[in-house]
Amino acid sequence: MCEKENKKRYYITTAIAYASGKPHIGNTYEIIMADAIARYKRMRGYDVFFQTGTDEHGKKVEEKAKEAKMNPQAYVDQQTAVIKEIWDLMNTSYDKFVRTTDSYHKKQVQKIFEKLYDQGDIYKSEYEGWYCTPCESFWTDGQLKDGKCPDCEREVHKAKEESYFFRMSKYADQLIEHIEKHPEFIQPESRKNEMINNFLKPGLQDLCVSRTSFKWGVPVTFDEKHVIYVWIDALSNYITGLGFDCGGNHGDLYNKYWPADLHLIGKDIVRFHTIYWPILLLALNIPLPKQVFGHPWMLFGEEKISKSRGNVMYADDLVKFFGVDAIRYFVLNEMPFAQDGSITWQLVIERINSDLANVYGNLVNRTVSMVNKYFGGTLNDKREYEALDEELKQFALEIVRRVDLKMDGLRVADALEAIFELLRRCNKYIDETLPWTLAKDETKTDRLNTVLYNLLEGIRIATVLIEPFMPETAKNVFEQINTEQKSYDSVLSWGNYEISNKVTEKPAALFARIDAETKLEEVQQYLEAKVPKKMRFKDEVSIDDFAKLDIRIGKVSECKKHPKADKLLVLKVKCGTDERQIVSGIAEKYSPEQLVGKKVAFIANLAPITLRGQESKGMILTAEDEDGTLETITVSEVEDGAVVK
Ligand code: ME8
Repeated sequence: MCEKENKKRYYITTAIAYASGKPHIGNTYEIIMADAIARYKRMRGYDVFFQTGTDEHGKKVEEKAKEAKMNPQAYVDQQTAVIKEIWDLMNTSYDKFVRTTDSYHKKQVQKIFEKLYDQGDIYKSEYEGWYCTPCESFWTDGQLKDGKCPDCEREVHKAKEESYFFRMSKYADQLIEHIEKHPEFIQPESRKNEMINNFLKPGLQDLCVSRTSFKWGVPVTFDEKHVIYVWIDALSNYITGLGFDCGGNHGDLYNKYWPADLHLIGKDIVRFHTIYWPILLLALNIPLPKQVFGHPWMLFGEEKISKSRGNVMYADDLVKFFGVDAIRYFVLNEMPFAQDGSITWQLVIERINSDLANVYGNLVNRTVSMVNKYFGGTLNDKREYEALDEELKQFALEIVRRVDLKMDGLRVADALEAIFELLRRCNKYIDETLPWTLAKDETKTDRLNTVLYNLLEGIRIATVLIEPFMPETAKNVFEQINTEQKSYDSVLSWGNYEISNKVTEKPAALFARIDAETKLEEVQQYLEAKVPKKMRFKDEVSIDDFAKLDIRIGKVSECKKHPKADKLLVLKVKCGTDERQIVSGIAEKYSPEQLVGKKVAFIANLAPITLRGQESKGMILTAEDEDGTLETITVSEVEDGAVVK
């Protein structure tokens, strides 16, 4: 294969998401980022293969399936469909969606395991650690939380389990050498240092690679009691998805695209991808991926996104309110290179207003409207240049170069920011040239024509660059300004907007400005309707407040209908040596006969009142649910006169 051809290929992967729940906006960020990179590389002329997928085995999935009363395969089929739906909703252009339950994948994982066992890299031993019986999990000393299970906080005990282990330490030196020789291998740099100093240098422990405590996994062929523990299974997706064959008869995609150019993963799984995965590949004598990028995390405000904290945001909900491209823009723009980013509904609205509506939308709208208003939609080739135009041109071409550099360094947010600098520069150019003033002076028509051309060209260049990030928006803008000049090559020089093209007559706003207060209320209502309503209780009272009420058990000795009100019953209630009359609004539920003889709870010290001519000394206690079902509170064993407290 010639070197030149080789250079043009680009294989990018995301982590494969656990098929144990719906992915939140943090998980979704990863596929959007991978998509932006893949689209950018395609635009730059690379032959790209973009793979994603789902991680479908393991104890958690087994448990979740059980909870859902489904067999695990049916459960992961359902979960994977949910994940795919979100990936598709976000307009991600993956070429392959691999599932670890695919039969080809499973077969190859079994062969890999056999091979490693046969060559002595995997051996059988015992796993010893702290075992939590309800969680069926082993923990090391360091993982325990106050001596208890870090998951459920229950007691743990020392236990042993038969297990297969991978001799990690055998390959550690080879890996350290590789990392040191290839400074770009682990990105960002801080994660590389962490891996070397915290894991590799202190000495690698052998990795436990099988389990007997659950069944939902790829079985070890020569020892069926064991299933292959998830990491060998999950990580192998990057090669099996391409048609890697352990026997050497690889598929075309594998021959063409391996080694991967980029594994894009979250910071929590960098260790698995930069230590265990390369060591596995070294043992199999397979070339290592060129780069692993451990991206930062998306936080909800300042907090970790988690179901138990009740702050999970999902892409489909966000899209419902703001559209796909606004969310793609938000997450790509908001996540710095190495530090965590942050999302809240409020922040999304602010960003849409400040960047998408005010900067991009406004620029396109104003420009297209002016081309219509002053030139009937089509400019001409009469030009009158000023120094300012050259400055704008150089600025734009510099942005093209800067975006490329940033994308090369995987600084996606910075690349996007650079494009917005160009859009802001164009808006500033409008303020500097004041086209509406030029329009008032007939001798300035050629100058006005030139100014508007420069604006269309600036918009065109920015939009070509923005396409990988916001594909639908770019399509819309290309239509509005009516250009076919959408290639990367066309932005390497200034002046490729087709002068004779007619812009759209009725420019529609790209992004409408959002009224934050109204929108947040709508969001709130929508989210509340989605989750079961929280119980709302009355204000807190003290025990002394409660003690003021004298609640007793009374026996209904007589009961009749109220002569003047259908809803009321008049009861005689005996309470020890006391007997009194109480009027109660329970006639719709009870007939007088049903109540006589019952022992009911009532408030004995409520100030007496007269209800339609009948005195009532107290109140019968009832319970009423949301459906309006009502019942008196009755007792059977205690005698009347008893105190309720
Ligand atoms: O880890 N912000 O799957 P997963 C950004 N199956 N990224 C986040 C995030 C957040 N708040 N939370 C999680 C797994 N992620 C394994 C991977 S690969 C062979 C096996 C990222 O569904 C996380 O770091 O828990 C990971 O890269 C991806 O989402 C999927 O996470």
